[in-house]
Amino acid sequence: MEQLKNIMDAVVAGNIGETKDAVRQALDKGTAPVDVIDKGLVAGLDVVGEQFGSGEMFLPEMILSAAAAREGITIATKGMEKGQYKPKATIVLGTIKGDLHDMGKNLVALLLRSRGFEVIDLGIDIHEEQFISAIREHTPELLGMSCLMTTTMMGMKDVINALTEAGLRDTVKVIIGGCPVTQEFASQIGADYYGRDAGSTATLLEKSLADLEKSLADIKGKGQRI
Ligand code: B12
Repeated sequence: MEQLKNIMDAVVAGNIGETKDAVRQALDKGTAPVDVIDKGLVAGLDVVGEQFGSGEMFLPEMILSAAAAREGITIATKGMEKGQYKPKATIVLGTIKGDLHDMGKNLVALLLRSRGFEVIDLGIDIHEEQFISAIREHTPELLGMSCLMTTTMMGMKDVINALTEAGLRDTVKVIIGGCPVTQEFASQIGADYYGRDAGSTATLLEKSLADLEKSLADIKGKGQRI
């Protein structure tokens, strides 16, 4: 589709103005915001990632592309947080230590909020002590960790170990995501779920609510919280 291609091209070119225009045009023509994001903005960032990885693109250009995509996401998601209702469950969410990427995490937060979850977003570069103290403070049903680099992914295992040491592992279900992460890796480090993208994460967690409700009620003895 031409509009989505225009968005992709504008992101790859790192052109903020053109990205915003292309996003507005696509939305005006009736393209669903989720397609604008996934098939336009994120598809553009995927090309950027490939070009950066192969040495065709350098950091300053990747920063511009990221800024363009961020502006586009802001336009495409405008209004999505409206219509909040009683939280289905609370999730503490953060990008793992050493990792500053946050666009994916922010999309997950937005989608989960729009689907009725309470999201406590801790931000980026979050160390195990910060996750632990947020869990003590907010007693969430879920802990979500995001990671975009192979060099930072083992940090998620450190958090799971720290949860166990603190006696908190059984009080939360852990979900992880981000581009280097797989279902296999999630199982290896002892996470409960792997979320491929924001949309499927919201659906997965909604489907799991019945299981979550049962196991967490058993563990916490706190009844019908979810
Ligand atoms: C944009 C970008 C940046 C931006 C980040 C801006 C920001 N505020 O986030 C900037 C320019 C700052 C940046 C910096 C760097 N980057 Co960078 N970056 C990217 C890029 C192009 C896109 C990432 C992105 O935002 N994608 C769009 C979002 C929407 O997708 P997503 O993050 O995958 O999220 C979705 C899913 O993964 C999932 N998800 C994500 N998190 C979670 C969490 C949960 C709980 C769940 C369930 C699901 C989930 O749902 C999301 C939405 O659908 C990627 C390449 C790529 N294609 O991924 C490289 C990439 C990740 N970066 C890379 C690198 C190397 C770096 C730098 C080290 C570069 C440098 N030399 O300084 C620094 C890292 C600094 C640091 N310490 O973190 C490498 C990582 C390589 C590796 N080791 O694995 C990549 C893969 C590029 C490459 N091919 O080399 N980067």
